[in-house]
Amino acid sequence: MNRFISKIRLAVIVASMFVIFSITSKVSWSQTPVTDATPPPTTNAKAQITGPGITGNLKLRQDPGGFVWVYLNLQGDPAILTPGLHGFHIHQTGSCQEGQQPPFISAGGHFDPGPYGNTTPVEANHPYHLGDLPNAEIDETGRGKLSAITTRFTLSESPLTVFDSDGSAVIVHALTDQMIAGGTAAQTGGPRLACGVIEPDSSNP
Ligand SMILES: [Cu+2]
Repeated sequence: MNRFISKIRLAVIVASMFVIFSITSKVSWSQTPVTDATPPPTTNAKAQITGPGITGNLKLRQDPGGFVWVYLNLQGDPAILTPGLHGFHIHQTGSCQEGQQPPFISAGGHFDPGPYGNTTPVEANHPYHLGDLPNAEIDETGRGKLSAITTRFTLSESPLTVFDSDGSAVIVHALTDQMIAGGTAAQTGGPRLACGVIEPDSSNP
């Protein structure tokens, strides 16, 4: 009798192990391999920046984690692009019309999509706009760089993409962005010195 019960116990244990094996093997097979993930259509972007006495270029790269890497190079006449910190932001419209008063007003306010976004006046939501970035630091020769990493906007399709229906631009300002909440236009960078329309970088997809 005891031997019969032992055989039943063994059968139950073996059956249980088979069920557990079946479940775990199904789970492992049902996972999607990472290599099947579709990459975002646009992961690299650029902008040629120009203004009176100033040139520069911007490179943007979105990594698979959604972080956007920002690389800015600027050079200009140090009498115009003065040594020190200059406000630098993404603005809401991909337009850099020359000869406007005030200059480059076609780029609109700071990029700030979303239900609580506010681009005009520029001071509202600042420095919490999605297009707000650190200042660019310019040296005595009128050259400068900025490197930053942000998740405030995307290059890929999303509610926060810079490639929305009217595109986006970057603006180099005459003054330092003091990052003051509710600050005046002068405290957020003041006059616009140079502008660049952001476009997909197809040479570096
Ligand atoms: Cu700006």
